[in-house]
Amino acid sequence: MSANDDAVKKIMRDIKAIKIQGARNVAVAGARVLMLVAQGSQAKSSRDFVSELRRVSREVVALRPTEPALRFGQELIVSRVASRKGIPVGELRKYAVSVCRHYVSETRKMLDVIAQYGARLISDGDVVMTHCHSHCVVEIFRLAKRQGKDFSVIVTETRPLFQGKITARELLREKIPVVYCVDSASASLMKDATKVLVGADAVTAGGDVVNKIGTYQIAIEAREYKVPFIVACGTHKYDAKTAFGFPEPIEERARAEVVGKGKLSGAKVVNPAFDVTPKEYVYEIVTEAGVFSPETLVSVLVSRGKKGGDLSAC
Ligand code: RUB
Repeated sequence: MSANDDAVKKIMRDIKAIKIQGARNVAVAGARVLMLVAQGSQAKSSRDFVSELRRVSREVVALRPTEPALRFGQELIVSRVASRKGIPVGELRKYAVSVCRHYVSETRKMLDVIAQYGARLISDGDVVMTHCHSHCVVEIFRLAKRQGKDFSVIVTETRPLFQGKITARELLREKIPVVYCVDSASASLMKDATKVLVGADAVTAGGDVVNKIGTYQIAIEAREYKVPFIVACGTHKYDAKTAFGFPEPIEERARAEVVGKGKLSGAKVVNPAFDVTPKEYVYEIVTEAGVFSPETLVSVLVSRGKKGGDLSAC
């Protein structure tokens, strides 16, 4: 077994265990897996090499079912490489590595542009509620703070895995004031909020937003208090398959994450990782292509026939 095999297995374990989390980071980690596979491949022909990439890619995608950005990134990389399978295997491996690198750097650029659009929406005096840990959301807050804006953030803990703590720590590092609360306090604290800003794992063809479980209830509370509910995500999270009647799959995770070590025999424990916020609750979606209502975003993407910005130019 090569050092690359170990590294691949570790990344895959970390994605599954949500040590690597957030749609964007999961997609980038998936590209790193393909890069490591390309670097360490012993395939004797370009054809075998492409089959190897395809096999690993299928395993990567299965790790987090509710991740169109991961699927899109994997399809993009593998299809680019497959399109050149006429060249010698050594060259093809190098090409695969360069495609993966390009993907990672374009994903970073996408995040920076989202932060620029999003930071414009943050004003002095804002009290913004967020849920879970989204790199897009944290980057927006980070940039707004660096632009000198004076605002604070209410962060929900995000049971069962407490990703809210990651958000809180990252914001505190930027000296952004944080109020940290249990998920069930969100309705009580909504009266203090001027905006809600969350990330997304998927946007459906109907304009609905899939994000960490608990997002939908926050959207309902925001509507009750007339607080704008804003979503930040790259267009690579748009799941075009939902236009053809395929629902976005919702990842169901282990009951132990909810119940812990103690027993709860007799109870059916459910642990969906994500929920769906209908578009009616969403005020706007901040993307690298601009800021749109959910319907407009979908029609812009459909009319352009392209998502993922410059990722497609790998
Ligand atoms: C994370 C989560 C995030 C989105 C967007 O869930 O729901 O809000 O993935 O994140 P999990 P990003 O912890 O289960 O991965 O903006 O980083 O893409």
